[in-house]
Amino acid sequence: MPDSAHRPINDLQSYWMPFTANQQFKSAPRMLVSAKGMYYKTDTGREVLDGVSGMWCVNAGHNRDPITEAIREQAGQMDYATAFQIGHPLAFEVANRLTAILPENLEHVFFANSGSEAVDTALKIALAYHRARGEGTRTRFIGRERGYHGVGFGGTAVGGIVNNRKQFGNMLGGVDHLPHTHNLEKNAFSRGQPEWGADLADDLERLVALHDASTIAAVIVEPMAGSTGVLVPPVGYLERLRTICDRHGILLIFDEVITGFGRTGAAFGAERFSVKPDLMTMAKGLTNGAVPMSAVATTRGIYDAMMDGPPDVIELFHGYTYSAHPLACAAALASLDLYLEEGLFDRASELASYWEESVHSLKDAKNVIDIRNIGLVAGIELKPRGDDPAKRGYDCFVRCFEEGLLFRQTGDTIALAPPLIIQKSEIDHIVDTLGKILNELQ
Ligand code: PXG
Repeated sequence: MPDSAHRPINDLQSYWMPFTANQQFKSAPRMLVSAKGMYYKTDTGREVLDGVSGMWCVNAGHNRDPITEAIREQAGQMDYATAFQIGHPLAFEVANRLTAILPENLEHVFFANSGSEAVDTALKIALAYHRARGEGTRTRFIGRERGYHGVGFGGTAVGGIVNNRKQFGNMLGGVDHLPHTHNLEKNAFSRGQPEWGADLADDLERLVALHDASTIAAVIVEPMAGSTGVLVPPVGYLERLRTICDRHGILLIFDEVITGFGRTGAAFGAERFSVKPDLMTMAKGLTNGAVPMSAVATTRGIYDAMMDGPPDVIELFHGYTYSAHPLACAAALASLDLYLEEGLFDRASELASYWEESVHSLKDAKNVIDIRNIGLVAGIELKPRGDDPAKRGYDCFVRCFEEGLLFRQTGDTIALAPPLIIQKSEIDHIVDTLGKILNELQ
C-alpha cells in the first residue's frame, strides 16, 4: 500500500502547496480558518489584520454579506451553464457593467478564470488579431524584467522573474524583455510615481530595431508591477511606451490583475496613469476574490477585426469550461455594486496621502532601504542579510504574522495592499507593528 493510504486526514503531506517552501511550512504551519472585513482568524483563534487583501484581491474586505448572498442565491438558481454557443444573462450584464467603468476605448470583454488565463488569452487575441488583418508575421511578445503575468506558459515567458522561469525550459519562443524600472540610486523613497526612469521605455525602440516591428505582436506590462515588489511607473514612462507602440503598430497590453478595481486610487491603473492600452487583463478584485474569475477587455478595433469573417464560423478558437461561470458572474455583479455603493475607488484615492505619510514614517526603521507607494499599495524594501537574500523579509513576515499582521513578502520587499475599507487606526496599527518588528529583527 502507498504511504499516503495510512495518512490521517489532518496530515499535511498530501497537499503540495503552491509558491510555498513546503518542507519549511509543514514543519511549522500557519492556518487561517475564517475571515470578516479586515481580519482573518487563525486555527488557534488569533485575529490577523489582512494587510494584503488576501492576495491583492479582497478589495472590499472579506466575506461581505451582499457578495456572499449573491453567490448563495445564484447557486440555488443555476449552478453552471456552458458559455459555448449558449449564453446566460449575467455574463452579458457583467461585460456591460465592466465596459461602463473601463477606459472608454475598451468596449468588449472575454471571460476566463484566473489572471494567468487572462494573460494567455490576451496574448492569443493579439496574435489572432494581427493574423486576421493579414499581419501574421507579428508573433513576438515583449515583456519586462521583473514583470509577473501568471504561470501559464505564455505568462511565464513574457514574465521577468527568474525563479519563475528557470525550472521550465524554453517556454514560448520569440519573447524579449524591456528593462525593469527599479533603481534605488535614482529613486529610493520616492512618493508616488518616481521622477526618474521615463527613458527606460525607449529601450522598446532598440528592440523594434533589433527584431523589426513586423515581427512584434504586443508589449505586455503591469502598469504598476505588484508581485515583484511594488514598482511604480516613473513619470512619463507608460506614455512613452504607448507612443512607441502606436508608432510601430504594436498592441499595448496592460496586465491589471493587481492594479484593477481601485488599488491605485482609480478604477484601473490605465485611468490613474492616463494611458489607454489596447487590451487589459483583470482578475482578483473582479469578484472581490470570492469566486475565481478573470477577464480580458479589448478595443472595438480588435473585436471588429475578428468579427470580419463568415457569420457562422467561430471567430476565436479559445475559451474555458468555466468562462463566465454563473457563480462568478453573480459575485462580480455584487462586487461591482459594493465598490460603487461604498465609493471604494474614491476612498482609496482619499486615503492615499494618509497611507503615504504613514508608510514613509518607517524610513528610519532598521534595514529599510526603500519605500514605494501609490494609491493603497506600498512596498518596503529591506537590506538583504549578508548573502542570504529574502531571509530578512521572510523573518519579518513570520514575526508580523505572529503579532497579528499579514502582508506579502517578495524577496526582501514587504508588499502591503490592504482592503480599501481600511480605517486610519488600522493603517496606524500596520505601521506600528512593522516598525516594532523591523527594529527587533537582526
Ligand atoms: N498578472 C498579474 C499582474 C498578477 O499579479 C497574475 C497575472 C496571475 O493571476 P492568477 O490568478 O493566475 O494567480 C497575477 C497574480 C504575489 C502574488 O506574490 C501575486 C499574484 C499571485 C500570487 C502571488 O504578490 N498575482
